[in-house]
Amino acid sequence: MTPLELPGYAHVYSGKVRDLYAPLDADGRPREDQLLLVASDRISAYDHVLTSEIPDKGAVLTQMSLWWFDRLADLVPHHVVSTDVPEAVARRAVLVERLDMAPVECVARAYLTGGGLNEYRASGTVSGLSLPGGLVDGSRLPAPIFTPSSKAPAGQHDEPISYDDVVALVGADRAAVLSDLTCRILARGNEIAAERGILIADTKVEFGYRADGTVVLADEVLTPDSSRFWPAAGWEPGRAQPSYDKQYVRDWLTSDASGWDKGSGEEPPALPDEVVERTRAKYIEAYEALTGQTF
Ligand code: Q0N
Repeated sequence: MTPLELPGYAHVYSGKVRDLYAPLDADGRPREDQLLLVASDRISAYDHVLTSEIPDKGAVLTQMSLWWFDRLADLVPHHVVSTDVPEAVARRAVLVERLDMAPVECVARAYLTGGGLNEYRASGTVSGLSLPGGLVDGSRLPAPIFTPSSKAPAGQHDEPISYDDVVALVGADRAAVLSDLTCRILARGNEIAAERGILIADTKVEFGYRADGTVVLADEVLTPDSSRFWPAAGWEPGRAQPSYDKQYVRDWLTSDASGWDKGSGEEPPALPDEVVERTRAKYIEAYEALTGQTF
């Protein structure tokens, strides 16, 4: 993956689906106070970044994130400085404040599934917290819980960590704020999304700090890439819930039609046009359902 050449910006980092650039100052030096955060159209599934892109995915997720930042602004300030970005990345990039990032993935869960469900089945706890008995895959939790994970180096998986680990990383006062904010963001997200037919099972958010110590919400927020979105209409605790956005991709990749075995270590094949188009339509549908605006 060769990053875009953006005049006036220096490429600094590429993740699976996002690219970071530093704006250059008048002397051609990278600014230390800002970053350009670019959401690509890349999509990942089963731990692979696919060769096929989903047209407009980066723009949909960036615009959705901006919409959420507005609706969370009374809880926490966000890092966006400007949406005036180069034409080549119009609508899918934002200029952000460069922060000192908290060295922890802040995860909250409102519904039980995935890694949280596995821990619950083994011990009746999630992230060390005791939960009521009788919960099943997809059960709604009494209230969102904080289930932090480590920030793994690129290519590795985030590992669950304990609340005490977060305290050791950032101190007790900051840990309490991160936990509280993460849970409140997910609770607010669900209050809003539920009215629009979407459940947000869990979410991962990132925070950073200004030089004066103010905590700031960074990265993308409450998008289908950072969260599990489920269609409310099909929610049925007791079975795995279909993914709002990636279900066509997963279903095709695991079907005989793809000829791919997810355990093979091989790269997955390119997606058929129909799967790309249906997936694109799901991202746009989620944006339009949530915001009530045409994409
Ligand atoms: C940021 N990453 C991960 C080295 C590169 N507002 C911000 N300020 C500072 N940094 C970031 C943001 C945001 N958003 C940093 N992503 C976003 C880049 N790291 C990952 C590990 O390797």
